[in-house]
Amino acid sequence: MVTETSKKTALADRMKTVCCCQILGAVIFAIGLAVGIVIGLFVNHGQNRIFQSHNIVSMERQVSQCPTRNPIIHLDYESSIFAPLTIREMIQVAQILLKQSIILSLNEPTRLTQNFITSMYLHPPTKAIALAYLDNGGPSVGRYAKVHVQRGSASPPDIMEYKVGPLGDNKANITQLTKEGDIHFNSRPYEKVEITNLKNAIAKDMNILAPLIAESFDGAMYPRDLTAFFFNGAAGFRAEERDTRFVIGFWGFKNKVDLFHLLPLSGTIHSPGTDTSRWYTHMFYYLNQGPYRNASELMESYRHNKIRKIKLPDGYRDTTRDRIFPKRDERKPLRNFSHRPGSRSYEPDGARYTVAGSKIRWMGWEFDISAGQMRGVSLFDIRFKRERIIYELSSSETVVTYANDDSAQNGIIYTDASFGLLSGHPIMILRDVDCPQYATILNTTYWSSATQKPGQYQSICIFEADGQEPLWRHNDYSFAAGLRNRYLVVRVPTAVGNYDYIFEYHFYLDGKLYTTVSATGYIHTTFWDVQSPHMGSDKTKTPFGYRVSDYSMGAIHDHTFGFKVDMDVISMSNTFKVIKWRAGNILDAFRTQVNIQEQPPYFAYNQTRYIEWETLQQEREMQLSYDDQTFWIVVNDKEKNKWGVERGYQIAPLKTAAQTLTEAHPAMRALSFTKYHCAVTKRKEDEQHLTSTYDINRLENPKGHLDLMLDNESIIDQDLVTWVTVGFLHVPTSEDVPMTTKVATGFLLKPFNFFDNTASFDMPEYYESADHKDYTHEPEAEACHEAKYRKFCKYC
Ligand SMILES: *[C@@H]1O[C@H](CO)[C@@H](O)[C@H](O)[C@H]1NC(C)=O
Ligand SMILES: *[C@@H]1O[C@H](CO)[C@@H](O)[C@H](O)[C@H]1NC(C)=O
Ligand SMILES: *[C@@H]1O[C@H](CO)[C@@H](O)[C@H](O)[C@H]1NC(C)=O
Ligand SMILES: *[C@@H]1O[C@H](CO)[C@@H](O)[C@H](O)[C@H]1NC(C)=O
Ligand SMILES: *[C@@H]1O[C@H](CO)[C@@H](O)[C@H](O)[C@H]1NC(C)=O
Ligand SMILES: *[C@@H]1O[C@H](CO)[C@@H](O)[C@H](O)[C@H]1NC(C)=O
Ligand SMILES: [Cu+2]
Repeated sequence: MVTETSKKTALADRMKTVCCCQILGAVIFAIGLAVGIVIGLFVNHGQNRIFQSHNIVSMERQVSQCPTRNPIIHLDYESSIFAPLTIREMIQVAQILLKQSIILSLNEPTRLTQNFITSMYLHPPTKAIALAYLDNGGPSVGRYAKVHVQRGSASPPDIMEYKVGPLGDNKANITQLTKEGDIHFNSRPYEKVEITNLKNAIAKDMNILAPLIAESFDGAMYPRDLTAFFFNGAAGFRAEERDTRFVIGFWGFKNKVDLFHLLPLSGTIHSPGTDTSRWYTHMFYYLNQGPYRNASELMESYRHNKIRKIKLPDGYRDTTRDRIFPKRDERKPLRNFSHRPGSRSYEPDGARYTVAGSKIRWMGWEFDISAGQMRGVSLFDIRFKRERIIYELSSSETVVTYANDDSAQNGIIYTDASFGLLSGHPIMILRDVDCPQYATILNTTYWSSATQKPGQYQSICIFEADGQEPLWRHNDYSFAAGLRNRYLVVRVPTAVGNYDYIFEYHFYLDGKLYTTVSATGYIHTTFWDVQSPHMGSDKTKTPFGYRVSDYSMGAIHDHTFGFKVDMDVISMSNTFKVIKWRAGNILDAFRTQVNIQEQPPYFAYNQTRYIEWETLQQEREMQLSYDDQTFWIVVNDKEKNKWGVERGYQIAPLKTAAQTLTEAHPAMRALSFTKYHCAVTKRKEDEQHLTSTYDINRLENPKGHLDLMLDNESIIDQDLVTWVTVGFLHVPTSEDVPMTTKVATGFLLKPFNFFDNTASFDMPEYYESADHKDYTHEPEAEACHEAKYRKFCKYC
């Protein structure tokens, strides 16, 4: 019955193909009926009724919906020591700060002289306490929050960080994590109150410049048609300084600047401290001509034709939205068959993983998911077949550094963990785009600085993926065998400004774990000024990128992603080894281990490859190099496999770029992690992240970066953290418009003598002996059709 039905389904599908969609419905019906009857009779006798209406719906009567299994055991985050804070906990924390008068109100802040909470996220337990609890039934750990408070009312104003907890009862304490005045107010990240004040600060200038703006920018008026963009990199080299560059651009979608159509009008706002009456604008530029001390000076120069002018063509403003609106171009014909649904996968017998709060279990893997609004998602306590491999795997920082020839945007650097990887946009999982229908979605929470309220997003999706490929295969004269690659995916799409980063973790049946991150979204462009005196004879490109639209240049930049990888290979006592892939003469190879005198006579060539091991003695940073190829291994030298070899895991970056800026660049200390692909440090509770939230605004004296952690400590048989950095360089081209399509990088954690043999041979597999007498296969799926949605999922 099943096979007959599927045969018919296939035939019916083929028939659908034959019957071209453009033919009128009546014709379809007639042909369908005729062909259906003919084929139906040909295929089987008696059941051709199914074909008579030539309709898939009638097939579905024969095949029922796939069974589902709710993977969610519960969603109680508060019972987990690693889960993100809950809304209730955030409210409790805010109430405690209120009670202690650290903040005075939970109303929307309107003035910089107020104290308010800018972010809040789980403060994970110290590792020692967490392990005592996880491994030895130690006392309950309690949940704590880390809170950033902008204290505009302090004198001097500053930023403070607190730890609040244990949450859940009324015994919660507040611990100050920073000292008063330690984090200078002027090195804080931007937030809404400041942006509002920055907008106010330029209002008068925009009035003065109104004639210039209207004439240059197709009759545009500020703020009706135009707005200002203030995130143009560091707000000063020293913590005490704050000078905010702004650039004018068209309004994009809903209350946002259109980063694809920024305009050649910029300036700087001197914006330190809380007394906004003392802020002033200066350094105005128009078409890179300046600086003008104030808007009037620029306007005068313009009026008297002392400067070069730009005049966007009439009607240009009406075209900007069209250039970037991410909708199918209705003027283009559909590709053949593109109106039909594409191939897809589904769960034929329900989910094979479980979700209990933040704890995920699948096929021998188990781990906890955590997340914070600043640095994104972390995984904790990752075990495979009960043995712990990784204590923490966290995204730590994402940096984008631009290069271009523009008065406001040259040298823009974004440290996205300062903006917040999980707090910027109403992030949501797009079912069927981000993840399959059948994925489970988990929320993460954030504190909104603008509203002083907690919020939550659907930001993580979890599902088992069908790789549609072998994890391994082999066939020879006596058998054919293989295992279909299926893996568990944890995927976190994020949106920070113009870009979307998708962080993913793929858990494989053989103990491999891939961490990847990809970038998509809008590029950030610079005004294309073809008359610029810096333009060479080639009017299509500059040293900083290509022209990608009438007035847009795609500025070159990098995307660099730093991860914290706290491997605990079976225990915390680990050692880092570097395997060096060498080439040389045969004697050299032997002499790395024994001192022999002569090359054995049986070597056909006197040259060979060989490997050498180096055990890292002290904290170390490393870079990938094609000339000096290495394998990076974390081993536990007290734990041996069956063959006596120390058990370990390899850390292997996928294709990645390298930092090209030299130490001479002023950001290279704060962003020191970008110089290395891998750095190994002894784990410390006070070395949690690769960067500090504030260093981008105090480049001259950064206080929380990787180079400060690398201080030669011994790393033999220690609790190690490996900091892995990968990324790509982006030369934007016309294909990045309107949308950059996904480009990925990442790294692989791979068992390295960790198991006695291939770890997946406990899985049901396909095997067939050549004489067909011995045959095994993976669990077979009953024919069923994909569940349309999951009833237990509210948002499908
Ligand atoms: C709160 O702090 C006080 C004093 O610092 C300490 O004695 C008490 O044990 C703390 N309570 C908790 C629950 O940590
Ligand atoms: C602009 O600068 C000029 C020259 O420094 C000065 O005379 C003028 O008063 C300034 N105008 C405004 C509006 O500040
Ligand atoms: C698309 O289908 C039409 C009509 O069947 C056919 O003429 C055309 O060659 C096809 N185009 C491509 C690119 O396959
Ligand atoms: C997840 O977040 C959505 C809002 O985005 C909310 O409606 C839903 O109740 C949340 N789910 C849980 C389990 O908290
Ligand atoms: C290796 O062999 C080549 C010729 O086969 C010879 O020219 C060369 O000197 C040898 N090198 C060494 C290091 O023995
Ligand atoms: C670390 O130790 C090595 C030698 O063991 C030495 O050459 C180097 O200068 C030291 N670096 C620091 C930062 O102390
Ligand atoms: Cu890019």
